[in-house]
Amino acid sequence: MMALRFEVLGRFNRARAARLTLPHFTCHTPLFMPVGTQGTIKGLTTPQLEEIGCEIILGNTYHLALRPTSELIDEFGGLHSFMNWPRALLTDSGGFQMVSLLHLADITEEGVTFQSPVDGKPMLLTPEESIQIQNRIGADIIMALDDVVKTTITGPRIEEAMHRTLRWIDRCIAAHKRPNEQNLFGIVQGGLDPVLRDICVQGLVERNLPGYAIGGLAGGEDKDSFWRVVAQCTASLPESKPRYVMGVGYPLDIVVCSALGADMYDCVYPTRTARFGTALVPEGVLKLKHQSMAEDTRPIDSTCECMVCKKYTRAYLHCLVTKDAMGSQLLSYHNLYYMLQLSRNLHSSIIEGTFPEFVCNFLRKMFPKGD
Ligand code: PRF
Ligand code: ZN
Repeated sequence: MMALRFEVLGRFNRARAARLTLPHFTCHTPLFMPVGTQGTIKGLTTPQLEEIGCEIILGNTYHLALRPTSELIDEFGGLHSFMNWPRALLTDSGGFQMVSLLHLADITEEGVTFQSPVDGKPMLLTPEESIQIQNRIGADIIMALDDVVKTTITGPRIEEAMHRTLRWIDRCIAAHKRPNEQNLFGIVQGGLDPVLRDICVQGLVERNLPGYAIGGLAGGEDKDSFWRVVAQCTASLPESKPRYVMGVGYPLDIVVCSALGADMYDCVYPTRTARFGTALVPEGVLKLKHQSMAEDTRPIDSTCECMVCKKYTRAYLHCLVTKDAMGSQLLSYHNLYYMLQLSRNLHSSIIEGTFPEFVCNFLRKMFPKGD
C-alpha cells in the first residue's frame, strides 16, 4: 500500500528529476526539506514558506511528542491543521534526535530508553510507539525507528545496529495504521561497511516500502566515505522509489548526492547558520557580522530574487544581525530561498539536459581557484 506517486520526468546519468505526489502536495525532486522542531521553521511563518516555494517541511517526532504532545496535535486534526501548513510534511521517528541530543539515551532490543527532559523520568520509545505518535501527527511521510550509530565508530556495534534496524522495520510496518494516508520509509544503516549497507538495502527492498532513506551519514566521516556510501546505496535501491539522504546537507553535498541519484534532503544548516549571521551565496558564505559589511550598499546576493535581496542592504542586515530577531529571520528567509532555488535549478537542468553545465558553473563559483 502506498500513498504517493513518484514519476521520473528526466534523467542525466544517475541524476533524476521527478514529481513526487503526496497526499497534501505535489513536490519536485531534487527536494530540499527545511527542518522544523516544535512545529515551526525558526523565524519563518507558514505563508512565508509558501511564498519562497517550499513544498515540504520536516518535523521531529521527539520534539513534537514532548511539546505540544501528539495527543494534542491529534485533537487539532493533525500537524497540518495545528500549524496551518497546507503542503507536505515528513516526520522523523525520534530515535536519532534522542541519541544525538540526550547523551543518556540507551538502545536495547525493545527500543530507545531516555530520561524525559520534562520530568527526568525514564521513558522508552519503541518502534510501535514511534509509529503510533507519527500516525497521530499525520505527516505525508513517516520514518521507521532505526538504530543509529556514529559512522566514526567501528566493530560489532555497527553490525548489531544494522540488523536491529531490519528487525525494527517489521515492527514499524505492523504498527502502521494509516498506510493509505501516510508513507512509511525505511532507513538504510550499516556505517561505512559496503557489505552491511548491502544487506540492509536488500532487506528493506524486500519489504517493498514506498520510499527509502540512507541514514547514519553526515556524522563526521570524510566526504569520500560519505559519497561512496550514497553511491553504493542509490545503485541498488529501486529506480521507481524516492531516495532520501537524511541530515544532508550543505549545498555542495546536495549537488553531489543528486548527481549520485539521491532525491531528498533535510538539514538545519541554512536556518542555524542564519542565526549566527551567515548567508549562503553562490561563492560560499557571506558573514554579515563582519566589519566590512557595515557600509556595504549591495544586497546579500545580486543574483538572488528573494524578498530580502530585493529590499535590504548588507549594511542594514549587518546592523540587525545578532542584535534583533529580525536579523536571523531575514537571513533564514534568504538562506532557505537559496536552498530551494538550488533544488529547482537542479530539477530543471536535469530535465533540460544541462545538468553537467549547471554543476560546472556551481563548482566554478564556489571554488574559483579550482581547489
Ligand atoms: N536516522 C534518523 N534520522 C536521521 C539520521 C539517521 O540516520 C541522520 C543521519 N545522521 C539524520 N537524521 N532516523
Ligand atoms: Zn536572497
